[in-house]
Amino acid sequence: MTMKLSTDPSAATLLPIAKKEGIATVWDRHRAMQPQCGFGQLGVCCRICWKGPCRIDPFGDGPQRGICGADADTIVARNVIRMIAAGAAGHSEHGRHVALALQGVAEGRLPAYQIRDEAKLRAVAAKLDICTEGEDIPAIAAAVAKATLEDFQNQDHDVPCNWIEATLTKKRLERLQALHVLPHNIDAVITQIMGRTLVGCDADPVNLILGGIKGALADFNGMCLATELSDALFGAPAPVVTAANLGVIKQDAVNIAVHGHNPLLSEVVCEVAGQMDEEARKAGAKEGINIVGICCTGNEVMVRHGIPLAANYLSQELALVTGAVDAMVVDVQCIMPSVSEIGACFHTAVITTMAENKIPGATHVDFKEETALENARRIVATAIDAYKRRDPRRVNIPDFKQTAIVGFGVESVLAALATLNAEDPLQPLIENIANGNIRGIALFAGCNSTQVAQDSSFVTMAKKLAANNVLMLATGCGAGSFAKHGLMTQEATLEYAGESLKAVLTAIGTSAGLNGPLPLVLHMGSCVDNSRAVQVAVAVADKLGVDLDQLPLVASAPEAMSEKAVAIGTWSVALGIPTHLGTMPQVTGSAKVTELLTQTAKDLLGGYFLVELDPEVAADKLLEVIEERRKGLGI
Ligand code: BF8
Ligand code: SF4
Repeated sequence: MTMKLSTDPSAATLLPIAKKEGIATVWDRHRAMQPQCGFGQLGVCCRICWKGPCRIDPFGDGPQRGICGADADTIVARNVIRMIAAGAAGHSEHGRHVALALQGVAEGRLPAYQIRDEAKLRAVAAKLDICTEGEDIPAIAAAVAKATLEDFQNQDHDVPCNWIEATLTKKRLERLQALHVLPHNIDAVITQIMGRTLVGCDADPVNLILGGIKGALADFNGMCLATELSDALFGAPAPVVTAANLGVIKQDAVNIAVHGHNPLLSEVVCEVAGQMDEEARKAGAKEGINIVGICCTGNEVMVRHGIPLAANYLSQELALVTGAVDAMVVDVQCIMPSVSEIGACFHTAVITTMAENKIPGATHVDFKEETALENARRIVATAIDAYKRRDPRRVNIPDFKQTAIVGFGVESVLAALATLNAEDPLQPLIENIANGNIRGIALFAGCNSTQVAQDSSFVTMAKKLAANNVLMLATGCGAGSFAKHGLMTQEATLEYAGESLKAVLTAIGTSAGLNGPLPLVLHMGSCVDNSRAVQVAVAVADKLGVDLDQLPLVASAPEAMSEKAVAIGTWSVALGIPTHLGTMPQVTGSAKVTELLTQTAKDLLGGYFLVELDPEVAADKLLEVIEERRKGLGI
């Protein structure tokens, strides 16, 4: 059986070239891995002690307990909450890094960084209940950093983290408190998950999953602070027109791909690249330096500065196969270890930058905030050097790129709405939801996975939801999919939106000065920026006096893959949002855990997982959920 690997037209151009060159890609390795282990797929394989590995026979003929006595429910629950802990650790480390940078800026220790968005810093301070009267910007930044770092330090179990407390509806906080799942300290909660899942600890699947939910909420907390503090340092996103797909790589430029997640590095690389443009031209690059983004670092610089996005997760290797990427600079997360080998097939310098993330074969530049400018200069100089070694005969840049209007943070969405109603910006949105012009809101998030033809589920679902007048937001590689496939354009709104949605998007876009509708899908940023969508939802819920689980709001990760997606999906459920997964979660080996996540959660939290691999059917199911929610609200 031949399965379509990707619906991205660039893949069709570059995969045959990779094959001819003898370069294995993620899809080749996926094929070589078949058939994948059925025990692993069900989540019933346990490797957490050296008496194991143990695996439970799903057909009931073989062992039903591991050597220590753990059954399938315990094993599955332990495995999945460890995934949540890993996801939460990734996001929260990212957040801590940004918080420490803010502290460094406040103390005047980091010349490479400034508070670029003072209004945002003040807004954050107000949100955290920090009194700013008479205080200057460094003092406010110091206080915000301190309050944020408390979320990694507080030892009082009864005092929830500052960020989550400042972010959710009162009703949601009470509900979560009643279940004892409000995190008090991000690090402690992650550590507790690791501790309780050791051999011979927590064996109760319900208790384990509740621990996982707490970990997922710690993840949410970490994401909120990462997004908001990054905005203060680098500016909140504003609408900007840019482009996406591998066609953004330029033949006559030194191309530097920034890849990973953390904006602390990429922001400085962008700045330094501007200063070193002349050097690139001297080296023969007529168009100077061209920065392009990959994965969420790409999303970060895209929504803030309009840097074009070259690739989302599954196409990162193909960016190298163009033969025109001179340097790929990576920080953390979602970087395939294969990139160093593929880079070495060309002239590409693959540069790692974080102490905790090195790849054999890559060049390492030890990036530190204190020496950021110097580090970035070295990175850009390395790229210019590599450019001189580029072989023009091996350059194949696919002629595919799509326009993308991006940069829809909370502030820019409210600003656009304020052009319709300056007094009460949320009113036009609420009115149009209430009168049914907008049936509901869907947040698309998450990865690409080789389990799905790349981007196909995102695009199929979005077209169907658009036709049914659902307003769509997107982050992460989902946003990358839409950008690459032209769904972040005004033309897409005119072509795919149902009549009433089209009218609303046109009214807002026109009054906001876009000379036409808002794009069909609003790009809210990277994965950590899912917190932006929650902020909008909380504002709407607060205004209506309801909780999040009453809103006609759904989330979907149709091509989910990473442990971070497991964490995000779980907090989305914990916040009361029905959350679709289009890839099979590795929990079905336990009927109890599956039931907890897909059914019991609904009673406990209002949100629940909805697993549906067929994107057409998934869209129908989400539409049903939206209508059910509308009915509940009496609209
Ligand atoms: O944080 S969507 S593949 S790049 S994990 Fe990774 Fe998944 Fe992409 Fe961004 Ni998120
Ligand atoms: Fe086996 Fe139990 Fe050890 Fe897991 S913890 S590997 S089930 S003995």
